[in-house]
Amino acid sequence: MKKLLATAAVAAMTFMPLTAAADVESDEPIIIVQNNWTSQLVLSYVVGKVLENMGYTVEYAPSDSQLQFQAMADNDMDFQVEAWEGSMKDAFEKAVENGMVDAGTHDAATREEWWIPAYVLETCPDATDWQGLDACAEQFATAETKPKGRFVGPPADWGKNYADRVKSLEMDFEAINVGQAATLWAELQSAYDRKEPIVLFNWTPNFIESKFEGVFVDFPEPEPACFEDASWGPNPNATGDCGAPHSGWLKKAASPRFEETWPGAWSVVQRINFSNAQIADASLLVDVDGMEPEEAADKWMEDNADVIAGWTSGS
Ligand code: TMO
Repeated sequence: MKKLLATAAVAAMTFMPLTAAADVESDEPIIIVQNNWTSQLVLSYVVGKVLENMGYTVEYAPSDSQLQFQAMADNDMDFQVEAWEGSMKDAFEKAVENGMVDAGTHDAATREEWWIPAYVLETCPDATDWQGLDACAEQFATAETKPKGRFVGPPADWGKNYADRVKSLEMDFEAINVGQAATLWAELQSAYDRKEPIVLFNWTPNFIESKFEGVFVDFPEPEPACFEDASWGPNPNATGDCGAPHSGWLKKAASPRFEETWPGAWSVVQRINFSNAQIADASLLVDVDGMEPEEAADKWMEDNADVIAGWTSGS
C-alpha cells in the first residue's frame, strides 16, 4: 500500500508544472488584493494560481480601491495587479511615499471616463465633448434628476467624486452613483435596448467595447494645476475642472516585504505585463460568457499559456 502511494505521488509530480517546487523562500501567504470589477478579479486569480503552481501560499483579500494602497505600504496586503491612473493616482502615489512599492507599469493604455452609446450622437451630435454633452443635458434627465441630466456614476469607492467635477464645470448634470459595476451595465443594457439617451461611467480595456458601440466624452486633460490653481481650465473660479487622462497608466503595486520575503515570486510579478486585449478578454469571460471569476482565470491561463511561460521562465 505504501509503495502504491509513493508511486502515485511520483506519477502526480510528473504532471505538475515544471516550476512546482516545495522549496519556496517562505510559506507565509502572499496576500493578493481583490477589488470589485471583473478584469481585476480574474487577473488576481491568474496571478495567485501562477504563484501557487510555483509552490507559494496565496490568500486573497478584498479591499477598497483607495485604501488598498496604504494597506500594502503597511505590509497588510502584498500585491495588486491593476492600479488605474484615472481613479487611483493620488492614493497610489501617496502610498509610494509611505513605502508601498511601484511594481511596474503594464503596456495597456487605460481610460476611465464618461461614456455614451453611439446612438446618443443622433440626438446630441456634439456629445463627444463635455460642452456639447452639457448642451443636451435635459435629454438625460430622469424623474430623479430633472431638469438636470443624470450621469450614471461609479460605486463611491472608485475614488472620484463626479459631483465635484459637475460642480467645477458648472454642468447641468447630477451624478448618481451606482452601488456596484453590474448596475452600470444593467442601466446601459436597458437604455440601449430602447435607444434612450444615457451617459455613464465606463473604462477601457473592458468587455464593453466588444458588445456596445460608443465613445468616451472628452473633458480637459488633467494637469496638476487643474487641482491646485483655480485659474487653470474652463472655470477660472474652481479647481477640479478637468477630466481623467485620455491615455492613462496601469500599474502593479506591492508591499515592501514582498521582494525580501518571496524573491522568486517577486521576479515573476515584475514580469507580468498586460496588454489591452488581455485585460478586455479577462472581463469578457465573465461579463459576456457568464463564467465565475475563478473559472475565467483558468480559461484565461489556458488561452495565454505562452504569456505565463514568459513570466515564470528565468525565475
Ligand atoms: C477602476 N476601474 C477600472 C473600475 O475604473
